[in-house]
Amino acid sequence: MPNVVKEMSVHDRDMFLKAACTGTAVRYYIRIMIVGESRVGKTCLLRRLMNESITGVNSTNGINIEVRKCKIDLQKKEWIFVSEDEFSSISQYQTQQYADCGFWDFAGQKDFYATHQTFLSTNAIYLLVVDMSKDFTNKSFKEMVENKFDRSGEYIDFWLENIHCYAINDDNQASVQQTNMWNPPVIIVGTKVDKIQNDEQKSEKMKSIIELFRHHTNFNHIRGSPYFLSNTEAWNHELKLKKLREQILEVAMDIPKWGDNLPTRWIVLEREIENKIAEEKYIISYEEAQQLAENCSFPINKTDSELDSFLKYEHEIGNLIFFDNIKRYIILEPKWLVNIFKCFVSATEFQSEFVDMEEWTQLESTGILSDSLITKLLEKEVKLHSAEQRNFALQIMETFNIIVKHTNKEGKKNYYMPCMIKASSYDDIINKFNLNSSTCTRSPWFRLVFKFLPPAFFNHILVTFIKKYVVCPTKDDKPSFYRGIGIFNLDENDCQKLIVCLSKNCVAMQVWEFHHEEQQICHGNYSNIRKHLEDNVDLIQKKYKMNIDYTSHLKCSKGMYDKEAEQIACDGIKIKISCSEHGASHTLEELRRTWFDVSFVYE
Ligand SMILES: Nc1nc2c(ncn2[C@@H]2O[C@H](COP(=O)(O)OP(=O)(O)OP(=O)(O)O)[C@@H](O)[C@H]2O)c(=O)[nH]1
Ligand SMILES: [Mg+2]
Repeated sequence: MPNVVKEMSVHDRDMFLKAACTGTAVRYYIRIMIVGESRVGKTCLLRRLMNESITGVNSTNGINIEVRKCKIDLQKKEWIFVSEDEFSSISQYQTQQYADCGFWDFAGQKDFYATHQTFLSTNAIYLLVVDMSKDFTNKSFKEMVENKFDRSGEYIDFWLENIHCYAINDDNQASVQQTNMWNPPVIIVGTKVDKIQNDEQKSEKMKSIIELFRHHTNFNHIRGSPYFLSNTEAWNHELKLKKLREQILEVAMDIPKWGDNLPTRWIVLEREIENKIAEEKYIISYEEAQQLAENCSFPINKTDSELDSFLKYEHEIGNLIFFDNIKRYIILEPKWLVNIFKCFVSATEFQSEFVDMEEWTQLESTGILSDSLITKLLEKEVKLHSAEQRNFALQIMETFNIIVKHTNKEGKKNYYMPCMIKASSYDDIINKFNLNSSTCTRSPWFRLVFKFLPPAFFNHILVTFIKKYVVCPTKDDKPSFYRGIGIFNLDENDCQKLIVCLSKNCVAMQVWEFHHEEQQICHGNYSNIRKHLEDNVDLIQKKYKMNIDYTSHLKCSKGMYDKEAEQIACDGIKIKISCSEHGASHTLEELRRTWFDVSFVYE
């Protein structure tokens, strides 16, 4: 039974076993994710790997998915570049001889990182592309809040950290134990070597990049030595490309999940779905899926829930998109969702026709996504055939927390896009709240500090707060959420407010209590809010199959939320901290009081 199925419900596992009784076959599939900085040559590399010309390659808008355009003959270890039609002569039962290859070519522009996250996965091989003609010296990436990267080295760090979020716990795998290799695997490809004329410089550059990766904390993801090649002089580098193809297959065959043993009738239905995609049918209704399953050469009974188990499995491995709670439609081709996302989250160069519009300015300043703007944006990339499909597209965007519905005081519902709001300064935002008044007390800061916080992760957190708590309205009745900051009312009289903020690799929260007379400390206990944050961080990780370490800390109420200095671990051994920011000392017990319900017991 494939690992993915093992992690599904008892019912789904039963359905799998029942279907498997009628025959099984092994199906091989390789997903290759091409990532790296903008303009390094990712799309050109994809073209070269597919044995195609690179003329006419433009900067990628979103994600370019080239699925099943190439097959690998596993016996001869040969890549075969022919169209799907030419393969039709090969029987669908011959899956054991050929591996399907799917390439996902991600845009390097930072604007897309928020939506890329949805598609990254543990079941893939990553090609991390670096431009050899650039400087790599600066290794650590800067504040993701502002999406700033200064040097190529920061992109390398960023992508390796990002990929590491999908590291699966393979401790039990004998091969992993022996070799100390982590999954998902990463292959480094250095492009544009043709731009370095001098041989000595070239070999210096190669040495320095090998060193850079060798000492990286996520080195164990990297397989083999980097490949240095040129996309523009491919005739010269054909041997390198051949070797790279061989390495991709070798790495794929080494992944513990290589080759899923599936019920034959599931494989038959997979092929039927591929045929639909070939007809450019990227989304079908649930009824259509039922008909497809019932009418294919090895049918699945409509009255059975086996179809749902099949769809859930296909969703888990990233072949299609299916949600139990919105099963009206099934997205057969992730490209459809990529296109929907691209309508909304995109780099300015791809949105030039909208940037002068008033509604666009409103979106950037307040995050409000007006109805008419939704229509205009959607028209750009996708053909939605009915109002029902349009609603489905919005529901899907809500499921992935790209947009969130919010009702204002007058009961008006609006869609918001937290990832599109322009950044405002923290001081400007909080200055509207009179926090320095003697009748306002601020709780200690609670900080969740992550080893690495991927882009968009905070937006997922913010959306859970927007759904659970009342968003504090501004004076002109706009919701108080901004890029990386949200403010909420905790009581009906608006006397207790919560601020949730993003800073580098950290989510920080503080409560403001407004009293009628001067008070020294916060009286409320907000452990339920801390639990909400922690529970949702765990849920988001589960939903996106991530694995990110974090620790919880406290900081004095007057400290800066974005500074690590003078924070104290919630369950550490240190019990007192002196705070130079305002010259006082605090005990751990005093700082914990607001955020934990059980008073701390000293050893
Ligand atoms: N000299 C040289 N130029 C290259 C090489 N590879 C790509 N280029 C050029 O670099 C530019 C960017 O290539 P793309 O393949 O579009 O880069 P990308 O990484 O896909 O860029 P985004 O889609 O914006 O992230 C193009 O003008 C290519 O012709 C190479 O090996 N050598
Ligand atoms: Mg590209």
